[in-house]
Amino acid sequence: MKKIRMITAVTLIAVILGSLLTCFAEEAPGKAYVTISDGKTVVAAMKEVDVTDKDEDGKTTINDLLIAIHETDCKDGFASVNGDYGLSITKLWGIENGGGYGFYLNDQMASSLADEVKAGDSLYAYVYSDTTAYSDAYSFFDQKTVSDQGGKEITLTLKYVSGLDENYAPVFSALEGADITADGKDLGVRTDAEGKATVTLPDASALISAHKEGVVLVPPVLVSSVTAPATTEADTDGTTAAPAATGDVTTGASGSGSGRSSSTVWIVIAVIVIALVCVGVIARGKKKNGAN
Ligand SMILES: [Ca+2]
Repeated sequence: MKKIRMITAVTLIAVILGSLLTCFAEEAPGKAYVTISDGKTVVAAMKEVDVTDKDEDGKTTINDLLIAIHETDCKDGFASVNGDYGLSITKLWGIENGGGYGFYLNDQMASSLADEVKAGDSLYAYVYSDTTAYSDAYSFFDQKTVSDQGGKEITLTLKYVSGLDENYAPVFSALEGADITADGKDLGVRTDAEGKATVTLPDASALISAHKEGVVLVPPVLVSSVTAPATTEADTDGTTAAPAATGDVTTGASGSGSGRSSSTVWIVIAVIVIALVCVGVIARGKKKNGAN
């Protein structure tokens, strides 16, 4: 009898461990963050997107992220083709302008839509607003998300692509004299010679950006998310809504928060079940010994 119980217990534990491993194998995909400017305004700001192989080419790439965000936020708004210069965008956010699109991955110029991406990456794709001279200059803050800092002061550094070097690689420079905005309204703060500005973040969630007279900027994006206590002003517009605590995306932290937490729950459940089984086996063994 004792042996049968032991075998049953071991089998149970094996089954539990087996299903645990299956859980890990099917863990939710990691998340990356996608920002899109349609040439006039920021239409998606640091939106969480699953890193999955949407175009089924065996890799997760910039193309996959753009397919994913358009599926949910701008249906039929994206198209790309494999041409002489590799995979390139022909439609972004519903706009077909003959090829005036750009994209940066983690604030570095991406070489192709087929560049691989991983969880934690941030992608910024934009439509050129200047479709004659293509003077749109990519720009970015040193922070992309802040959580629950409403009403507090933070210092931002703004950089932009001031030109290209001899290898056509972007040259990043501090941008002086840019006005910082919150949801499109000037905050009355300008960047200094080092591109720095100290701003007081609005109390509620807001999209922090910047503009400068005489420079066609691809707007920089900082999502300030404030989890307001019991207000009804929750921003339901997914386009500029601040994602809830997206973590430190600038460090390229890998893994999905939700995937991780669901795994943790499974581990806790498994440990409890295993412990209960062990206790049960021991208790019954003792009982039997006592009876003998
Ligand atoms: Ca793919």
